[in-house]
Amino acid sequence: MEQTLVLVKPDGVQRGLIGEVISRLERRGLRLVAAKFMNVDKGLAETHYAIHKGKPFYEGLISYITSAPVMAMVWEGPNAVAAVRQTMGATRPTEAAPGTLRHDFALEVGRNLTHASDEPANAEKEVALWFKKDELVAWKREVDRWIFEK
Ligand code: D4T
Repeated sequence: MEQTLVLVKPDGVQRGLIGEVISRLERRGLRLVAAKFMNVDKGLAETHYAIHKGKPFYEGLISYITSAPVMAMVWEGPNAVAAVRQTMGATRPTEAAPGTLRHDFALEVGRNLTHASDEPANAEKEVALWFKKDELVAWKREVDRWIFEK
C-alpha cells in the first residue's frame, strides 16, 4: 500500500488545526500508519529540505519548520501521495482549489500549514527520514473493503 509523509507545520499546530488535518485525511479514507508530535532539529530540517538549498526562501523555510513543534504522520492508501496532495491543495494557498486545506485555512506560501510528499519515490525517502521502521504500525480496518477496491 502506498505511503506518504504528512507534516502539520508549526503554523498549523499553533492554530489548532492538527485535528482538522487528521479529520480530512480520515474522512478521505486514508489509513494512519504513524504519528509523532515533535520539535524538528536543524539537521532534520536541512536534510528534509535539501532540494531547496540555495533558493531565496530556504533560510526562512528552515527557521519556520524548526520554530515550534510539528505533527509528523504517515498515511497510506491507494495513490496516497496524490490523494493527500490533492486534499492539501496547491503549495501557494491563493492558487489552492476551494475546499482544500490550504484554500480554506491559509494565505501565504511561507505559512501553508502542511507538508506532503510530492511523489512516491520521495515519499519512501521521507518516511524513512522521519520515522524508524518500528514506529510504523501495520494494521487493517473493518471498513477497508468499503474504501479500498483491492
Ligand atoms: P511542502 O514541501 O511544504 O509540502 O511544499 P510543496 O511540496 O507543496 O512545495 P515545494 O516543495 O515547492 O516548497 C517547499 C516549501 O517551501 C515553501 N516555499 C516554496 C516558499 O516559502 N516560497 C516559495 O516561493 C516556494 C516555491 C513552501 C513550501
